[in-house]
Amino acid sequence: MEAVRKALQAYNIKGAVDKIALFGSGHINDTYLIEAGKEEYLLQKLNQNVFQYPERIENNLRALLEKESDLFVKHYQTSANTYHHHNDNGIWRLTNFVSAGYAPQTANKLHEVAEAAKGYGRFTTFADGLDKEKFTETIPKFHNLAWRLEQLNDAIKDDLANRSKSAKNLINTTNDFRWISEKLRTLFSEGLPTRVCHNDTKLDNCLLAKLESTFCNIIDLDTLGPGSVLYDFGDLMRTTLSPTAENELDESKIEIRSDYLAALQDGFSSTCNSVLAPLEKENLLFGGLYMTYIMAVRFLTDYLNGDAYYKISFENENFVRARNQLRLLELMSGL
Ligand code: GN1
Ligand code: MG
Repeated sequence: MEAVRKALQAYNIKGAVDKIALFGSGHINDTYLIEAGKEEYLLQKLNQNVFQYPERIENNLRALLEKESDLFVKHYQTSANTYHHHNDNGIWRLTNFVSAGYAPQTANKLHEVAEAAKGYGRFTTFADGLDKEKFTETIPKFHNLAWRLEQLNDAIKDDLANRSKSAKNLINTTNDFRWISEKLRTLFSEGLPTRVCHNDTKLDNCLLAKLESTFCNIIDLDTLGPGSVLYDFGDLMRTTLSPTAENELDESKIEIRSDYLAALQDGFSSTCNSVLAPLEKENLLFGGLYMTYIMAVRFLTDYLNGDAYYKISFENENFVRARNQLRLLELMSGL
């Protein structure tokens, strides 16, 4: 916690720090809730194994936040006028903590999902007005499925953790869906636009108001940058159509709820329909297949590599995550 206190000094916050506690459920960065006098903040330490180009995150954030919007929580600047602070312990950033808000972990209420969809749709419209040229991918090839499939091939071949035998069935099912990668490539060649996207629109990256469950803010802007709206709508589908968590142990609980899909489609189009091209609108559902598949591939790859990327809380968690995504994908392909 000494490192946290030291990093906080760069931000000139008012009052003495009363409390520091680990916070949140992200798979990548470390997040701390800070209480200082009457104020509450979130301090995050960036995972530099995952984010190897932190200056791109800083630049994207600057380009995003120069246009005022209540879509985002307040990001504080250091005394050197940057959002990120670099020191011997790592790279840090500080935001406001929205104590009146919460991030739904699983999709159990239709109203919450409708609100999240409206919020991400508002973001899409807002981002449509930004200068695309100012944004760079923070993780190269992040949503490039062809590349992710190559990584999977390497993981199967190297079999670093000696797990490929136990994952044989998952590997086979994964291979059955390789056409999804080709289909997106075709859509791009047919003119699918690239736009500024969030690129990590899972349900719990959306804050809702505790009292009325109405949309408050979009959080986690690390992967913000060029992308397709299919990714953003698709990740919403991936994380809201089934009531289950990503690491649900009971696979039989995974289902696709058509009323939730309708709420997503209505909510999203109500706030961004006017900025979307016909090719985008026609293929939003395919976005769900794409994002569910890419996550299956990424979780399986990490399982085979011995859990090098995602935080795990039990053994085989990445196997369970990959299996669940593939089950969801099978169900989605019937839509
Ligand atoms: C990671 O860090 P977090 O939990 O917001 C991942 C996303 C995945 C998500 C799956 C940089 O997001 O791509 O969709 O886990 N972020 C990165 O839960 O890899
Ligand atoms: Mg993230």
